[in-house]
Amino acid sequence: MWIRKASEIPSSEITPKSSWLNRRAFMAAAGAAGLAAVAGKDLERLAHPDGVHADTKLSTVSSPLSGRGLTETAYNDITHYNNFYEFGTDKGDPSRNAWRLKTRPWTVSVEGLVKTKKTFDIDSLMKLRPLEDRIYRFRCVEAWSMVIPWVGYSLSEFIQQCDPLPSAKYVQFLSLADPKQMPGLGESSIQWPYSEGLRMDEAMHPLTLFTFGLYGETLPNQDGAPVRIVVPWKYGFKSAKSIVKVRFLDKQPRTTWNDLAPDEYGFYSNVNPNVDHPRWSQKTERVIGASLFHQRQSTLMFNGYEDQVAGLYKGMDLRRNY
Ligand SMILES: Nc1nc2c(c(=O)[nH]1)N[C@H]1C(S)=C(S)[C@@H](COP(=O)(O)O)O[C@H]1N2
Ligand SMILES: [Mo]
Repeated sequence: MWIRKASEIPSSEITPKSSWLNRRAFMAAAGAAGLAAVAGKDLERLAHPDGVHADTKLSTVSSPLSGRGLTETAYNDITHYNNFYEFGTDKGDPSRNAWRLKTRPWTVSVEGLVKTKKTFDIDSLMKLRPLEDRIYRFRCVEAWSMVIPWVGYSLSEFIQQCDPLPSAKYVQFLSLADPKQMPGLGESSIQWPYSEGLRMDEAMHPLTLFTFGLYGETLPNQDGAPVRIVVPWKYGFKSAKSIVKVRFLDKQPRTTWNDLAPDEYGFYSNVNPNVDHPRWSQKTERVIGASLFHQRQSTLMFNGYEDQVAGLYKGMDLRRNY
């Protein structure tokens, strides 16, 4: 078992971090030079005036909850290798199609077991707490992984604003499902809207992130703009994108992948190298964008967050509660 440390990267390799910084420098230079702007991302923006990449810089503070010694996946991989079935089932579909998503105006409504129903405007949510940079490992159930520098604050801060009743034991997240903006809705047998959920103590865990951005900018649409959840110790599908509704419940909510294939995708979906998916092993993962010699690595229990989260599952059989 090993984790790739920044110090192990040969200097000949262009790190994602440096390309991120270079990209910023490039954009600043392009802004000044005017003509130089017609390249790469800017061409894309001309093609899609709504913006595949929202690309608004956010002011952020660093977080002690960031992973250390992790090599960030390149921006281009994070934004072009996506699962977002509302925009199509191929990994490249979301980046091709998500420019259709209109992220303003946008509200998140809160209902169920709360003192009073509320509706939050996205811009006020983004100002609720200082936005933090949180570098997290991200592990998809399909056995690939990335390291993503998210921007957001702990979901617990939002939940406090929702005033859930003591009877609330679970929280459900519902994504937008609008056929006018989402060409993939008819492509699969999924029952829309995409639904995910957490037990209340999981949702309140400080690592669970209410996420508005990545790489210091607002989320590109294909990554779940304008707001998504990130639960770093669980398989990626628990991280619902483009959320419009949050419901507090006394029972476990229905969840999209569990509805589709209950033997393959459980409610808990904690990353666990010792419990294989019925059709493939979960012991190792393909590292997206890694150099030839680092393409597979061992998967860590709870995706490397065991010290922080194992206590949530004390006494539970993780083979049964997969
Ligand atoms: N609404 C919605 N949320 C979703 C999905 C989806 O299809 N629709 N896919 C999930 C899956 S399977 C993964 S792995 C992650 C991918 O997030 P990323 O594209 O930002 O890496 O989003 C999750 N959230
Ligand atoms: Mo996934």
